[in-house]
Amino acid sequence: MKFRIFTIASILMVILSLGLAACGPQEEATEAVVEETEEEVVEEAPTCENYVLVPKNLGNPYFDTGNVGAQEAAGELGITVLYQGSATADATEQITLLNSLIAQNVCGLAISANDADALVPTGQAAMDAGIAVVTWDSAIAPAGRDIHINQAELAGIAQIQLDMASRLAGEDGGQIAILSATSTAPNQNAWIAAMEEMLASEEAYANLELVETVYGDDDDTKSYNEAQSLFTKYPDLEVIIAPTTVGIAASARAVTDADLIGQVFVTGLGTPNQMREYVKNGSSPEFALWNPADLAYLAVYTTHALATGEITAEAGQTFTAGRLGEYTVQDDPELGLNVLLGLPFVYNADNIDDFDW
Ligand code: RAM
Repeated sequence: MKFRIFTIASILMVILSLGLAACGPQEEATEAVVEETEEEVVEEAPTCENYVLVPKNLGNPYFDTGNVGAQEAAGELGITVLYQGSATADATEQITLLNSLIAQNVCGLAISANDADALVPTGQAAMDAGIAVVTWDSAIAPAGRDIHINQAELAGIAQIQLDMASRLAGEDGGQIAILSATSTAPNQNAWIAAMEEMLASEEAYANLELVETVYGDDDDTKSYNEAQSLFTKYPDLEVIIAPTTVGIAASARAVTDADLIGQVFVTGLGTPNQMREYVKNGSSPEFALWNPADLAYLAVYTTHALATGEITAEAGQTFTAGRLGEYTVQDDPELGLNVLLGLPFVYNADNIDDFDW
């Protein structure tokens, strides 16, 4: 799907005079003047109009909000972006879906990956078929995609969650637990590893003890049950950090239902509409998140820029993503080629009513 410039030489034969008879002084040889006109025809960028936004799974308001931003970008770019995902946040199901999208020869895929490594061969197959492969939210390892759209810096996401947990645990600190998405989720696993490293090395978190990390699979019921098991197993638990919008809402509901408000606090990454009641009832006084609509909006602009040849998958390439402005593709030793959206935002009782998504 690259720009092709054709130079077509059009030869115009113009016979200016055709003197077939030999005739006196004006007798001039039969003359055929060949005029050659070179005309450069620039073919329009290929009409790459069919793209697909692939979430980890369907039925998650975080990804549904992402799709709102993707459709906004699609409207601005005059392209079609379908929203297709598997029922559960499962890598095998996601690979089956992606294989069928590759067979349909779409122009570009913007994927939130359920597994960094398992999806590499599928991403490679898509790229081999000339499809632009961008990941957003949760990355395929660099070999299996062109560019990852990164929501915020890894260290920033880890630190913001530990800072909130630290504030909620109070001066004396105490036991904390992590309730994550699936055990293979590339984004959550990277954030958890960064939190573990900071807990072990930073003085500011020395009084926080991470007792366990459990997985709710981005499934509401499983997350709720896992939260309940944590209170039972650790009666002194102070804070649950859920770096997943599904897990944080389910954990806050579990704390509320178990009458543990004020005893166990929930924080992590959530969406304002899902968390409003828990901010207000005190089970989750603060949480953080970037705007998933902006993230997917940026993912669509990037995928389109790649598919149409406006940019190539190289560090230093720049492009404009509509209302979000100009972005540069950067390289990172671990994350590979990526585009960074910005900083996460902390939501609390003072600002939660300013947001409706
Ligand atoms: C869930 C998903 C998503 C993650 C957010 C914070 O919606 O796991 O991948 O980025 O939480």
